[in-house]
Amino acid sequence: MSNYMESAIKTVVTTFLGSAKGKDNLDGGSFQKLVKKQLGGMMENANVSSAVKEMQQGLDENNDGKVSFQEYLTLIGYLATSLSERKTGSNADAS
Ligand SMILES: [Ca+2]
Repeated sequence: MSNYMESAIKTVVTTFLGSAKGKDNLDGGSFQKLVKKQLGGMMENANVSSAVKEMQQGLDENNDGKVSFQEYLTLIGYLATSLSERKTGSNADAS
């Protein structure tokens, strides 16, 4: 039986590295491509360029206009959290 969690973590890392093309950060265009290609099924607005740009700005904690690995992990964490909430129904709380 394969090791699902290791595979998932490797995928998260190799997806970033592949999109960053040897750099430490994803620029705006690379981030757009990554989200549209890899995360279109998980995010309602993944195919709307302006929405992806807005999301990128939200993730960009150091305001350098690029998405670092750490900032990318914030997005992964956010998506994992919303997926888990959907599965457990805990976001029924409209606070
Ligand atoms: Ca940044």
